[in-house]
Amino acid sequence: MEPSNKFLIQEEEVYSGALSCRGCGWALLVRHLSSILGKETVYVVPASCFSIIAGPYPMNELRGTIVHTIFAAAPATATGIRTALDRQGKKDVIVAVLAGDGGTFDIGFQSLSGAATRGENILYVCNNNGAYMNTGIQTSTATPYGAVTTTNPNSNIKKTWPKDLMGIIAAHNIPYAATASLAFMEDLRMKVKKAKETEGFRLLMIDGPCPPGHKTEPDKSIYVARQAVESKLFPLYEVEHHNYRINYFPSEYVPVKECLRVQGRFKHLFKDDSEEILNDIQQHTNDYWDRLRLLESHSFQVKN
Ligand SMILES: Cc1ncc(C[n+]2csc(CCOP(=O)(O)OP(=O)(O)O)c2C)c(N)n1
Ligand code: SF4
Ligand SMILES: [Mg+2]
Repeated sequence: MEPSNKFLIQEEEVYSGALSCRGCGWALLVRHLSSILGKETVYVVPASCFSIIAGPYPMNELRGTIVHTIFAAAPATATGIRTALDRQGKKDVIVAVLAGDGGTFDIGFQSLSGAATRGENILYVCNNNGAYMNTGIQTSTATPYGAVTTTNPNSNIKKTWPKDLMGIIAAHNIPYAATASLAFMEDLRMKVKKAKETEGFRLLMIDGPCPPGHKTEPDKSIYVARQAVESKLFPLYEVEHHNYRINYFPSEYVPVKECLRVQGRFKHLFKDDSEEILNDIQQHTNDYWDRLRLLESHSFQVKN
């Protein structure tokens, strides 16, 4: 994708200063997201690093309204807010959940599934940084295979594959779901706009850089995010009902180990006897990509 200035922010909806670490994905994501969703938006925030970054009232980071809620129930809270706004005739106001992977894949999973099944008119945004970062890097079901966190048995290395949340959400037959990366800002902004304009339950899954959790240098956040897309570890695609569309096809082959190598959470994989694990991760990545290609080739032919 060619660089362009199409994604320059016209109007800032965040105040200067943020309580995030340097190089945090949350801060950059919310800056772009809010510039598109507008200042009327109501953000529903379950426990996560963003609960802190958003700031304590009245020193909110965002111009929009922020409703902090419990970990397990952000989509339920958003459902109630949506209903109240509709009753007031404020149908144009966006209700957006901003949740981490822990709040999405694990603790808020039942509430997410419920809201998606009911077709609630809300936008759900998951900043997936692959662990419970706010409380000290505990494993979630989004944590990548082979990553070190603070809570895995046997040397703290994760030995199960992450949950296919996008596949699960697609099975709910919702009007719009997409993955996006902070290294592909034009694509990300296009998806936020599309999600804003779509009626019904929408979900965006963002690959979230986290220097302390991924053991990376803050200035490498965008580089790592780009490598994740280029190596197909984090493919960019959209799902409309059951129809898939891949948005970016890497032109060169980048092995997954090039993306893992720069992250300290995978450094044990680059010791002598770990080639097999790296091969497994490469194979899993290839298989997922092939499955996406297959799903795409069957798409826009079926009736929803
Ligand atoms: C029911 C409940 N359990 C645990 C916590 C403590 N807690 C607050 S934030 C957090 C981690 C959130 O992880 P994630 O959703 O991935 O967001 P991140 O911090 O990575 O942005 C935890 C465990 C809580 N607030 N409520
Ligand atoms: S720990 Fe990670 S997710 Fe949390 S504020 Fe720092 S960089 Fe962001
Ligand atoms: Mg997380």
